[in-house]
Amino acid sequence: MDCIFCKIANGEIPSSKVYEDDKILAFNDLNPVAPYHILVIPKKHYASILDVPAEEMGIIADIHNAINTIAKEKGFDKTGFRIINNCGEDGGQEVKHIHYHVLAGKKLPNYEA
Ligand code: D5M
Repeated sequence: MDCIFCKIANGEIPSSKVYEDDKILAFNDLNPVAPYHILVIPKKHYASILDVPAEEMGIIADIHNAINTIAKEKGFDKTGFRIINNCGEDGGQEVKHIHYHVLAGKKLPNYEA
């Protein structure tokens, strides 16, 4: 499958790695919008949250567990951070491999809708 995040997960494309375990990879976003802009992905391909079967939803807990570890390691557990999952066309999802943006390191603006 021609998926850029699968290629990052299997090492075919290099990334600036922040965290890795057997199921999860986190790396710095190429186009950061905050001092910390980390993408957290499952190594297994799911196009979006809509593609995660109910019996595999544990992977979402694994992602959040990785985010907790990263936040504590980087110290932004103390200042706060934002987790974003863009889903589908209107959500602004460009890469069709589920990923969570973790933004930190500055006071983030409120949403526009
Ligand atoms: O976000 C997709 C994000 O993926 C966007 O912020 C750029 C980032 N991106 C794309 N290619 C790479 C590579 N190769 N390394 C790091 N980051 C990358 P979305 O929510 O789909 O709009």
